[in-house]
Amino acid sequence: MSSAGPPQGACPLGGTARSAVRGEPTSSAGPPQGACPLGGTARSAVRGDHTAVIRTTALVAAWLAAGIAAAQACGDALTGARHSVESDHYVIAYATTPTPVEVGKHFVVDFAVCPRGSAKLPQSVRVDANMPEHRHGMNYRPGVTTLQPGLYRAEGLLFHMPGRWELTFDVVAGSTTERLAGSMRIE
Ligand SMILES: [Cu+2]
Repeated sequence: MSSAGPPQGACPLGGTARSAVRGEPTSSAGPPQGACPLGGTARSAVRGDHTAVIRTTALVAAWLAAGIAAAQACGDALTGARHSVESDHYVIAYATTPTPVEVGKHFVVDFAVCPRGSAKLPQSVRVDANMPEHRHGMNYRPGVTTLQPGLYRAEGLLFHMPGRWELTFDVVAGSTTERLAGSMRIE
């Protein structure tokens, strides 16, 4: 459609995300911005308003296309074994560190939230876990850091017993909160 370079809409999934994942864990926890701070949009701003407008249009078009492609491409920036859960509005791809998760040891979950169709990036995401069969949660409350728009890190999780755990992602967008859950069996 255009020669404006790689799709900008895939911002959370792009090549810059890899370094962000490995970057300082204290990176900005602010609300998701409309544009990627690291990608081609910053470069276009330097080139002047005219180019920026064209690239913004390309960004919007690519963003819509990215929604369609999200199911295939979500979480490309994640390293390690990737899992995914999806709902009508979102695909969430996630990877744990370490893999596999060990009983009684803290672990980290890096995850990408990819809106589908006309859904927008969430204002915030909460992560928690529970054992459905035992009706209890964790003894810890994880914190979530935004690494870049659509890419997050949850820290401070700990599964204190073996068995089936459900990892839950509460996606807050507008006045609605949508819960996506992935199942994990811990030996
Ligand atoms: Cu239990």
